[in-house]
Amino acid sequence: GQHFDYKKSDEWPNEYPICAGDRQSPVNIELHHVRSMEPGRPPLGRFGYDKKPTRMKIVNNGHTVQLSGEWPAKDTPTIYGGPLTGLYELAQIHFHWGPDNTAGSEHTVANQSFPLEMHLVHWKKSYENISEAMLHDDGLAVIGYLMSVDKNPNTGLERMRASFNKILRPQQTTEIEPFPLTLFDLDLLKEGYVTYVGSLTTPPCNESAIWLLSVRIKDVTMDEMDSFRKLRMENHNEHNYRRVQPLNGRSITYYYD
Ligand code: BO1
Ligand code: ZN
Repeated sequence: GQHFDYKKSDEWPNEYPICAGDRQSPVNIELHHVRSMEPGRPPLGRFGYDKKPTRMKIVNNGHTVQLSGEWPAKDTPTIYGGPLTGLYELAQIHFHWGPDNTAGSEHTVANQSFPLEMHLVHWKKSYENISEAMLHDDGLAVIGYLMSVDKNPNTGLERMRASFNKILRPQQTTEIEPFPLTLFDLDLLKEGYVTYVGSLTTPPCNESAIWLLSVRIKDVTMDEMDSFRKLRMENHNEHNYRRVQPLNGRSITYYYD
């Protein structure tokens, strides 16, 4: 994997020049800057999220905890419609957090941070594979959910964190009992979402991502946050979010179905 330090993110461009590009992520979302979609867009759709994978694993890759699964080809979680053209297949799910509840999310809303942000990374199936997709400006579609601390446990997070004791250190990985992604209660953007074109939020910072951020803030419990914070990351990092990047004239559009 890539080597980089969140404490030295200002130096990422030295090794990864795209990190200084002009369509970088994350960004701050100012609601009064958001435009409404033009009418006539096909609604965002998905399939496969309700299908149980045949295998599932979590890995501590030193930068985040990453969940991935194996599904029969026709059941692989896939999204389409909305701002997307073509089909985008899920590759992995991961999270960004901080040392306490005042920070952790990558995207901010009206300059406000949230303790946790979940990313569902999809790649456009018309490209050969995900590495190829990452070389195109519409190659990836990342769905983001901001989460704030409340009392309601999330069944998907509970299933994951039950095995976090096996991946406390970087490069540790473990298989988990497969579950369908519907257990995360991803009311796929029911109340609408904002979308903009951006990048990977870590090196190599490829400017290949279409971002879809749910307007609905999800719940995470204090116990769930504690489990994330117990995971040891590379370079003794206690957070794994990148600072917000300049919009540079990009527009952010509000979509609702
Ligand atoms: S994020 O969603 O913008 N935080 C993000 C950041 C980095 C990656 C993906 C999403 N990295 C890429 C790796 C590829 C890998 C792909 C899918 O993730 O650079 O090597 O294939 O796991
Ligand atoms: Zn991410």
